[in-house]
Formats: sequence, C-alpha cells, structure tokens
Amino acid sequence: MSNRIALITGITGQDGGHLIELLHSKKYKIYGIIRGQQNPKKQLIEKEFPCVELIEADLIDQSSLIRALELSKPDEVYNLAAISHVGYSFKNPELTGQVTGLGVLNLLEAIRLSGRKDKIRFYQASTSEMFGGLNYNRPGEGYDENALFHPRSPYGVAKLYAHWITKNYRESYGIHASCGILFNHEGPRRGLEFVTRKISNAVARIHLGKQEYIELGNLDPKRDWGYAGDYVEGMWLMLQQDKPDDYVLATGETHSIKDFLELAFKEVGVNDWKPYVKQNKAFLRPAEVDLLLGNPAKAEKVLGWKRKVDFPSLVKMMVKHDINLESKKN
Ligand code: NAP
Ligand code: F7E
Repeated sequence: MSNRIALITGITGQDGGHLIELLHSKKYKIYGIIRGQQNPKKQLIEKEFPCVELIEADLIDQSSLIRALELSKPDEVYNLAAISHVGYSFKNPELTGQVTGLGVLNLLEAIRLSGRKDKIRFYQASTSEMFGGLNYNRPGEGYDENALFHPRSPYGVAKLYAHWITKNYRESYGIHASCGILFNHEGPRRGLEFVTRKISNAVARIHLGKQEYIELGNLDPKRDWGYAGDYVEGMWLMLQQDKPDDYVLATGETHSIKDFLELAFKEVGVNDWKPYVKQNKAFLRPAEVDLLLGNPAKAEKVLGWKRKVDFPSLVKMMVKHDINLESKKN
C-alpha cells in the first residue's frame, strides 16, 4: 500500500486522466492543478475522479505553484501542463512560450525554493516535436535520446527550452528531474482538435448519419502513434529510478494520416475514404513535421517499458469509443 503523494499539472488533459487512473491503482494520494476562474472541466474531474484534490494554480503564476507545492507536499510532480496544440502555437507563439516554456522554469524554481527539493521527483513532458523531422538521417532506426533537435513550431521551440531547463536544474541543483521524450500518443481521451480523435469522431458521426464529411489539412505527414494509457506507465517508471534521466517513449513504427483514415473508415465498413475527406487550407501549418519515428530501446532496456497497444488496435479503440459516445447524444 503506497502512501506516496503526487501533484499533477495538466490534470484535465488526455494524459492527466490516464495518469490519475494509474496512480490511483497504486494508491497514491493525488493532487491536481486546475487553472482559470470557473474552469468547466473542474466539475468533470470532480465527478469522474473524486479521489483527486484540485488546487487552483497556473503555470504562468509562480506564486500559485509555490502554494500548490505547500498544500500538497508531493513526493512526485508530473508536469503535463502545456499549450500543446502545434497549430495553435503558430497563432499564439508568445503565450505558448510563456506557458509551455517559461512555465516549466516557474515550476522548477518553485520546487528549488520549496525547502523540499531533495524529496521531490519531477517529470517533464518533453516531446518528439523537438526533433522536427528534418534531421532524419537514420532510416529505420528512429530518433533516440541522442538525436539532433530541430523544432519546427513555436510549440516545439518552447518545449526544447523546457527540456533543457529541466536538465539544467538536474545538473545545477541535483533535483531528481527526468524528461520523457514522448512520441504522439492517442486514445479516447484525446482532445477533438488533434487529428486522430478528429478523424475517429468524424468517422463515428458519418457512420451514424450526423455528419457528411471531414475537413483536414495535410494528409501526408507520418507519426509514431501509440496509446496514451501505455505511455503514462513509462512516466511513472522514470520517477521510480534511483537516478533521473531522459527517455524516448515510442512504438518504433510510423504511419501516415492516410493510413489512419483507411483503418478508421474500414472499421465502419467503408473501403474508400476519399469521398468523405475534403482539404481545408486552414488546417495547414506554416512549417510541417513530415516524419516522426522513435527508438524506445533505452526505455525498454532500463525501465522495462514496452507499448502494449498496436496501431490497428488503437484506431479500432478510438472509433468504437466515438460510435458509442455519439450514439448516446441526440
Ligand atoms: P492536453 O490534453 O492538451 O492537456 C494540456 C493540459 O495543460 C490541460 O490540462 C490544460 O488545462 C493544461 N494547461 C494549459 N495551460 C495551462 C496553464 N497556463 N497552467 C496550467 N495548466 C495549463 O495534453 P496531453 O495530450 O495530455 O499531453 C500532456 C503533456 O505531454 C503536454 O505537456 C504535451 O505538450 C506533452 N506531450 C503530449 C504528447 C501527446 O501525443 N499527447 C506527446 C508528447 C508530449 P485546461 O484544461 O485548463 O486547458
Ligand atoms: O497533428 C496533420 C498535422 O495536431 C498530426 C501533440 O500532442 O503530438 C501532437 O502534435 C499531423 C500534423 O498532432 C489536420 O499537420 C492534418 O502533421 O494531431 P496533431 P501533432 O502536431 O503531431 C506531439 C508529439 C505533441 O507533443 C503535441 O503536443 O496531422 N493534420 N489535418 C492535422 N492536424 C490537426 N490537428 N487537424 C487537422 O485537421
């Protein structure tokens, strides 16, 4: 029976939900940071996860983070909070830098000054977007922890700052701080603004006669897509190691958006998805990440982590979930 205490930022997001489930199963006491006045997601979290104690705070308000640390006295801090949508980050680059980049400095400083810095283990949600898909010169092997970074969006640049400041606080102040360089991970909890969930939800609605087609941007990019439930397990494992370090979590496979469309539409008996997809330039990005493929060998060897859900099962899970969800709505 664990009596450990976790503080999660970004608790209302996709990974937050999966991490609550995992830590609750391990008997953690869980605190979560929620931002904003009257955040509509507060009631949803309270209803779905009554085990969680919510604390109002914001990554860009350091005093609120100091208060959150004082109230929760955590053993483990999982920093999942970010402006995480790549397309949005091009439209709001400064805010993205403040939240996704400098917000992490705020949290690390709050930990450093808390008087408990040697008792806290810190997880930073780094991302494959830091690689940018340009220095992909080892076909078949994928990006590992030593690959070159070349972020292609304000989001990726902000995350790279957050990644390095986390390493810097580890090296400078001895904080047990680890970065998980996670490749795309998806599932039924994924926000509707991300391409996989946008597709699974549209396929469900088209199947149920609620929608005629889906509008998308570039269909050619390839992503290393895994299941979010598998990835939070890796986050937890990183904080259970004696020494902090950085790890890539990925599947080692890459698929295009067209591949995702193909499997998702097949799930509802449609063999040709093309008549249901229209291109809308509004979803194109000023710079694109064309190809992401990760190499999770280090996480597999050191952490004993391995993804369980494969790509076809992920697509099936998401479409099934959305058919069920949409059939219950009017
Ligand atoms: P998500 O669903 O977009 O959730 C982001 C969370 O950050 C939300 O809870 C959001 O709260 C919170 N947040 C935003 N601005 C904040 C602020 N100023 N102060 C405090 N909280 C704030 O993201 P996710 O998919 O769960 O991903 C979790 C983390 O992993 C993110 O940092 C993301 O960048 C990173 N990551 C994700 C993936 C992936 O494929 N999912 C891959 C690599 C890395 P509200 O609900 O109030 O908006
Ligand atoms: O885009 C293309 C889009 O927004 C995937 C975040 O969790 O993973 C995520 O970032 C691809 C891109 O995810 C649409 O241009 C086409 O090539 O689902 P996405 P992302 O940009 O890979 C990384 C690892 C993170 O860290 C991020 O936080 O799909 N695409 N048409 C579209 N994308 C969206 N969103 N919407 C479209 O209509």
